[in-house]
Amino acid sequence: MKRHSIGLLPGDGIGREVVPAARRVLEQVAATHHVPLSFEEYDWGSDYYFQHGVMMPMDALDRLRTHDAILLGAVGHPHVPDHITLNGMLLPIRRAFDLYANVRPAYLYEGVASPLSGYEPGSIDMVVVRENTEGEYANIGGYLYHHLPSEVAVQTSVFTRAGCERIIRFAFDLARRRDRKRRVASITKSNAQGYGMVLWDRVFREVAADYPDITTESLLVDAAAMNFVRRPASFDVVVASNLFGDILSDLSAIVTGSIGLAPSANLDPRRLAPSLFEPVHGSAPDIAGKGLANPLGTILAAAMLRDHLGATSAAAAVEFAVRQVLAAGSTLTADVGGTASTADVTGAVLAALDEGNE
Ligand code: GGG
Repeated sequence: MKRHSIGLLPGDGIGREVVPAARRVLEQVAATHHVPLSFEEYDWGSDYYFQHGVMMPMDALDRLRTHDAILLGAVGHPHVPDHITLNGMLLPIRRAFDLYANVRPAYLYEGVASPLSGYEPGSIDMVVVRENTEGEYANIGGYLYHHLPSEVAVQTSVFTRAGCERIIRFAFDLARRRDRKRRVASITKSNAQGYGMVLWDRVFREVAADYPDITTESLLVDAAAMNFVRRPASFDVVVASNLFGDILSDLSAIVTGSIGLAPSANLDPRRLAPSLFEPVHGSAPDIAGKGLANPLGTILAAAMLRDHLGATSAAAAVEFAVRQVLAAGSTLTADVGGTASTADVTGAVLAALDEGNE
């Protein structure tokens, strides 16, 4: 198999702990499954910002474009406004590479307790498909009378027919590929957002007509939030706008135990640019540097990366090793009820991979 080149962006906070952990897992599985990888690590993020006044250098996108895929840790620093860090690093990559499908699976693994009672392992198994390049994240707007008492801020959402159609089609195709409940739920707030989200709802109905084998429902985001808690097992694929998908995927992560377990793929389904893989969680400055972060969300994101690059058995081996560590229950970080460190959990995944290879 071709040697794939991976760009590593640990970024900020616990990103610097979980990306090295996932790299070790990728290296081990590359060796045992004969799917060679090379890595190039970039020290971009908030520390780079303190030195250079920008989160990434001018040629960052050109350099990242040379890779087959990117693994990112987290962005966010307590001493830099969040809109600077996010708009300086993660969002420009998503936009420049047109990574329009943000795929965020949530699965209740054996050995992990949901905060909701009565759910068996595997009973919650959903994927939030988040539109990733437009919507509420379009970053269009401005200030009038900036910093004056009469200040006005305008922030515009952008919904294009093409943007809605491609992400909704992606969600239907995913429901077919997953072949589980064959359901797609579309989330908007079109009673209050009477243009962009009305367009989204209309496109959803049009696309749904091409997929008669898939059951659909259309929910307002407030009802969706309630139903993620009330009937999480009923969901399969959930397609939502950029902001709603971001919020709901924190909810799907927590009902399946911890945001520390949640992986995410930012995909260019046409494969013209490298796709980017990351944990759903942020930089967690409260625990950064203490060796306490759960590396499993990033390790599962690394498995999605391997799968995307065609190394399906290597990806399955990583996911299986994670399942074994969780089911064993003896080496878990605090967010999932244990006392183990990032290094301990990474070691347990490496050992499970070793065993699986014997
Ligand atoms: N794992 C990347 C990260 O730091 N995510 C936190 C975050 O706030 N992301 C914003 C977003 O995905 O829109």
